[in-house]
Amino acid sequence: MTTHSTVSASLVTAPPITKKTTQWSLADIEALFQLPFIDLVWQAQSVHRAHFDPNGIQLSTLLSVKTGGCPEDCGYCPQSLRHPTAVAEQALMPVEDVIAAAQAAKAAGASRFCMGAAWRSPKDRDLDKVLDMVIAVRSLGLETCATLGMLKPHQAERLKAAGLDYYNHNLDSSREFYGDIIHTREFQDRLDTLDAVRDSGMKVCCGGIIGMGETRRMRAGLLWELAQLDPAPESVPINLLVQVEGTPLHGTEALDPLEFVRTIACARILMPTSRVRLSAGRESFSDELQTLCFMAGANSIFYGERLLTTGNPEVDRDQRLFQRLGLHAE
Ligand code: SAM
Ligand code: DTB
Ligand code: SF4
Repeated sequence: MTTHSTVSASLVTAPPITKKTTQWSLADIEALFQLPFIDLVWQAQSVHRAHFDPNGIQLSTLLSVKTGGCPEDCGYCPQSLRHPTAVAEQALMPVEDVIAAAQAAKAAGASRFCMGAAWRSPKDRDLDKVLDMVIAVRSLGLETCATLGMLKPHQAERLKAAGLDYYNHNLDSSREFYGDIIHTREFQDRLDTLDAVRDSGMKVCCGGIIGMGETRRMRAGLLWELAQLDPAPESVPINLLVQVEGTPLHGTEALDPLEFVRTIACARILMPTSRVRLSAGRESFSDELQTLCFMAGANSIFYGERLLTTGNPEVDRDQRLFQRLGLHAE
């Protein structure tokens, strides 16, 4: 097994360090974070090229199908009813509106459509309506993803049977930081839902948020937890906190953008075959910062002018950037 000291050795000519995803220790990951930036990005790019077309980017479009009024108290989230934000509550959308949004996403070039609902966990009667959405979106030839909160095993099985390809459920932070950010559920609740999703046969989309005031060790801890999921999540969204007025985390000190790139690079090295998604926060990134993220192994984005309640880069801006970089949608 590779040791801490070999990870931090000079890497100019050495092959990239690889090991089974679950075998990385927290110390290994901290050592990766501490590498000189160029060495770290080189390693990540080398791992990336061994597993993916380095010029391909997967495009997922998000739609909030039920907005606001959530009973959970996640400190980052504008949709919690406990935080005085400007988000207007919206009940579960009619399936026709979801189909129209999915058609538009497909026409713009997205390959996956992700439906998000601000629930702690779905009620079975709500799930019936979501199943109709999944069936309709899938019939358009799009991959389907949903993020609806905590699931019981029978709910995961029903989503799988309806044709849901991916379920998004983020760990969001390291285990030790979790209780500082969310008080209405436990870290273990997230792991239980992830088990139910995996057992149902759906693919797992699971990542987290950085820039919430955590330490670098905690960022390493989040990645360690993600890498412990076995098999690793097929899709790993790395979000930069979008600071929304009224949320407890509004006003948090901004993260050094290069630390965001380092986190992408570490995720790529730890989870070589997963799609690493440059997720929330992209609207505030320069084209050059996004380019560094792609060089560090990000190969997926949220695509379309909105995330759930906040903004995302315009489609035209993304298309121009793809042209300038010679990237193609996958
Ligand atoms: N309610 C469900 C849940 O929490 O799993 C699904 C929707 S929730 C909005 C999905 C994810 O959005 C969260 O897990 C979190 O990672 C992300 N998110 C929410 N607010 C965010 C923010 N202000 N900045 C970055 N990511 C955010
Ligand atoms: C994920 O990791 N990020 C997305 C998606 N999965 C559901 C959500 C980002 C939300 C950003 C804040 C908002 O728009 O409300
Ligand atoms: Fe609710 Fe999800 Fe927002 Fe937490 S992140 S408050 S569970 S919508």
